[in-house]
This record gives sequence, C-alpha cells and structure tokens, in this order.
Amino acid sequence: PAASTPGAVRAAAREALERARRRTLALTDCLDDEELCAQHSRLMSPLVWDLAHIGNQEEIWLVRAAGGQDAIRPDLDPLYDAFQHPRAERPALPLLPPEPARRYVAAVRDRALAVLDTARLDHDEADPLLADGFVFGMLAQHEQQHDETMLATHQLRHGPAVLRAPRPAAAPADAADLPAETWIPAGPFTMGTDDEPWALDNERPAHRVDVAGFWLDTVPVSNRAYQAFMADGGYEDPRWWTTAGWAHRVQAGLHAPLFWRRADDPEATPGGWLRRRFGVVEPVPLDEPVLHVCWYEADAYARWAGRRLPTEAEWEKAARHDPATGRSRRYPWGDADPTPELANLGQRHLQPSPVGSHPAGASPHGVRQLIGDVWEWTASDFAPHPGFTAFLYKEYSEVFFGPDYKVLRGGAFGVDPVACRGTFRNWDYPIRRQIFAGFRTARDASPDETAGAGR
Ligand code: AVJ
Ligand code: FE
Repeated sequence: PAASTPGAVRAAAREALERARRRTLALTDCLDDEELCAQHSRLMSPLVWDLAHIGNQEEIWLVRAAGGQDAIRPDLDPLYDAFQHPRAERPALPLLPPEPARRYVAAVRDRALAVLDTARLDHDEADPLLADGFVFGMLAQHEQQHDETMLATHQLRHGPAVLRAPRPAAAPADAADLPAETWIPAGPFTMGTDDEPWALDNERPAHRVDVAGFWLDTVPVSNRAYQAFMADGGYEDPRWWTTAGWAHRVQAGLHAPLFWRRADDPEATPGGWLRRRFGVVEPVPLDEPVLHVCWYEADAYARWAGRRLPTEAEWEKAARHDPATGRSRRYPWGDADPTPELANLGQRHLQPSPVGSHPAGASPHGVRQLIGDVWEWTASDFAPHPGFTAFLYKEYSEVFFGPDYKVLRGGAFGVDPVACRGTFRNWDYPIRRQIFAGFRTARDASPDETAGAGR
C-alpha cells in the first residue's frame, strides 16, 4: 500500500468512503423517524446523532482542514462534539431531524469528494493530512467505527428484527481436533507500524518488544466453555474476580453475558440459555465465540480456567510475527487484504463464525480467528506506544490513555476491513458489554518450558 500511486490512493479512498456511506444509510434507512430519534439505551446516542456527527466530522476534516474551504454548517459543531455532550444527554439536544441530517451528510459528501478529486495524495506530499490520502482513510474509518456503534444500538433496541444477513458457514471438519492452545516461542518482534498509510496515531510508531514464550488459545473462548464457567458457579465465587470486578459483578447483578436469558424450558433447549440477537431470540449457539462479556467477566473466566488474558503485545506478536522471516506482517495470514474466506468482517453476517473457522486466515503457528468474529479483550491498559505523537487531534487517542481503558484487538463481524488490521487498537471501559467483545486466554510457560526443554 505504501507504494500506491496517487490515482490508486484516490480510487481506494473514494471506494472506502462510499462503502462506509452505504452502510451508514443501510443502518438508518431501515428505521422510522421516531426510532432514529429515540434513545434505545442510555449508553448509546440516538442513531440520528451518529448520522449527523459522521457528517460534521467529515465537514471539519475533509472540507475545512484538508480542502481549505469555508464551513457549511459551523453552528452544528458544538451539537455534534462528542466531548461536549455525554451520550445520555444527546436526545435532549436540538438535533437535526432525520431528513435534514441525511441532506446535510450528503451535501458534505459532495464537497468532500470534490476535495478528493483535486487533492495531492503523493507519499511525499508535504501536508500530512493529504500524504497517502491519510485524512480520507481516517474519515472512512471514523464513519465505519460509528457504523459499528450504530450496530450496537440496533442490538440494544427492542422490537422486531430489521437487519438480516445469512448465517456464517459451519465450522470446518478439523475444528473439533484443534489443539486447545498454541505455543508462541520467545523473542522480540516489531509492534506497531510506520508504513501502513492509514494506520491511526495510536498504532505508531513501530518499535521492538521482547515477548517471553507463552501459550495462547488456538480459538476464541466458546459459549460452551463459558457456560462451563457459569455452571461451575463462576459468577458466585469472588476468588476468580479482581476486587473491582467483584464489586461490579455484585452491583450490576451480572450472572450471564448480556442479551442471554434462561430458557423457560431449559431441559428442551441445548445449553439451557437463549439469547436475543438483533431482534431474534434463539438458543445460545454453543460453538460460537462468547460475545457481550465485559473485561471483568473475561478476566474472571481466565482465572477460573487457571489462565490469564494475553497482553496486548502477546496478542499482536501472535497475530503478526512471521517466524520464517522475523518480520511483522499486516495480518495473521500475511500482507493481503482480508477476504470472506480469511476472516468474518464487514457485517456480512450478524454473528461470529463458529470457533475453529477460517483456517486460511490462521497465523503461521496455527492460531485462528485473531482477525474478525469478536473483539478480544487483552490484559493491557490503553497506553501510547513509545514515541507516540497525537495526529490529527489529541481527542482521537491521547485523552484516553491511562488505566481507565482496556485494549481490545482483532475486530469483530461488524468491523469493516478499512478499520481492522494486525496493528489496529480499540479500547473501552472494563465494564462495557454492549460492544461486540469476546476473548481468548493465555498462560505462561511452565518452568521446564522456560528452561528451553523440548520446545
Ligand atoms: C476507538 C471505538 C473507542 O467510538 O469512541 C469514534 C472511535 N473516535 N469517534 C469511539 C471514535 C471518535 C472510538 N473507539
Ligand atoms: Fe466520532
């Protein structure tokens, strides 16, 4: 990608922006005005806020900053500034109603594409917004991230299903025979990137990190495995929880993943639990990665299993390090862009693929589903890579660094490929459950493995 011509960058930027917009409209055109303006959960904005916020950010960064053009609607800036209004307060703001919001985002898009048509997008263009088309890629990622947030709002909303998608394929024949864990040998690797043109500030710069050998789950933790934790009294035993996690588990009354409920006739339901998924209630599919658990639940499960969450560096090494060349690659399978065979991304499905799926997308050591399906909680706080500099603005990443946020990696079924790669970092509070998050676990080498015996 770094070697792309300006013409290829222009075409890729246009395609990424247009794909994001098709998704934004698909997520908003399927609901009536009342539903678009409603707050389906205090945790989320009304969908009509996300819609106009997408357009407002595009106006600020593509039309004004990159294009040097006059503002279209400067009066909207404070309304759609995420830092001025917490989500719970957004429905009370004098927001653009749905039809004016659609006209606004369309008008901004016309101007943004006109800027794109004439912008200098060379790799050595002096304006860092424009070099390699960065700011266009950044805004496509911004829109896709809000589309994922809107997808979470759809999952929270009550009422009949409005989104539909085919189910993912059944697990491949070898899924049941995979080793439970995979050994990732000790050694340094390159974490982060300098040469992925649309990588965001928090993915930069590339730097060497030494990682001790460790064992990593070959596949994400399944609903079947998570139910074993539940059935063993995992939610009732403070031994498995951190102090903060236990306090939250008690106060919030956690007893199962979000959107699960006990079946009326548990005997007749495989596993005994139902889940609501985009308006459809169905038995919890036991072979799917567990979804909608918070960091505290993931951490407690890992301790119950005699294991721990992987650190962010461990996760990225497993996903990117190529033992044959010593190089870090863009994805577990190599440098090629994702395809449906390699990973479940792009909202082609409304659920993760069964554990053990996507063998073609496995890492060199055989770890599966690192990219796509479910976001994976890591043990790590969201912190800057050494040498970090904020770009374009401090409010994208820098103001979130610190112990309040945990890092998630790998992307989920509702993440577009433009906003997903081996270096991409997501973060959220450890209590968050409405995001599309699951996890896998790790463990340290046993003493004889550390001594180099055998492996
Ligand atoms: C990276 C997903 C945590 O949604 O808060 C959207 C992305 N930043 N608008 C978020 C984002 C600004 C961000 N996350
Ligand atoms: Fe935003």
